[in-house]
Amino acid sequence: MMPPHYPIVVADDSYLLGGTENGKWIDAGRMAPLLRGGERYWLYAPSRYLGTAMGARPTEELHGPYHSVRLSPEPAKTEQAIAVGGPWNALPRRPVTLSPASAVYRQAVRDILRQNGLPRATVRIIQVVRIDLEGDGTDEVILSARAPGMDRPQTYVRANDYSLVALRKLLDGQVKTFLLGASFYKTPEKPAAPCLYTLSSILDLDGDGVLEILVADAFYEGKGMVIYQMQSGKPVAVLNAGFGA
Ligand SMILES: [Ca+2]
Ligand SMILES: [Ca+2]
Repeated sequence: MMPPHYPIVVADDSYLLGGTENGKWIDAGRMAPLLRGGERYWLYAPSRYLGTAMGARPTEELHGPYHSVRLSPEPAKTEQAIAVGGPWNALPRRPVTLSPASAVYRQAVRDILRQNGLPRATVRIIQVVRIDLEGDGTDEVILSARAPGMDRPQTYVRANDYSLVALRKLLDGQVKTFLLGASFYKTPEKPAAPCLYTLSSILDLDGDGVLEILVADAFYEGKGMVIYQMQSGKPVAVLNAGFGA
């Protein structure tokens, strides 16, 4: 008998992100041959459950290479969605949206920018959410920020362009900031393919009750996704996949 394996698919872009086998993370290349088609998936938007879908056998595509998984019914391309091939509730706790105008978070972003060589960059917070990742009663905060004008992939960078996703977490009695994907540009450059990072979803992708953080990256003609798992109180990138030129 095959050990239990649970695939994860980026549903709005129809590609395999990998998954778990016997409780261990395995990448898309190792997961793909384990899937025969007909697998059941549970679909999640960032803060709600969408329903189930059936997944086809993965097909290998160029420009990555990546493994395409067609889902039926086909999810909307306009809404971020992650398909989890495990029957547990992947959304045991939902993120709560906080105001990006908060002085605390603006200062946190200013500090990150200064520490990364951009003391004069404009602080522009896109999203702040509060969530208890472990279910231990202490909330974590995840925020994303990017320079004005960096809302879609470009073919150039300007001085003080940046994009970041950060986790703020209480560790040993102190608030620590961890970057979950970040790019900082001190000088203009053209051509260039700056990376844009956004918080995709916060889901329990391996069924252990602790939430993982999915961070999406996008650049000119390319896309990807990284999964961060909390390990000893710190976020660790455990899986990534994507495609692009
Ligand atoms: Ca917590
Ligand atoms: Ca988990």
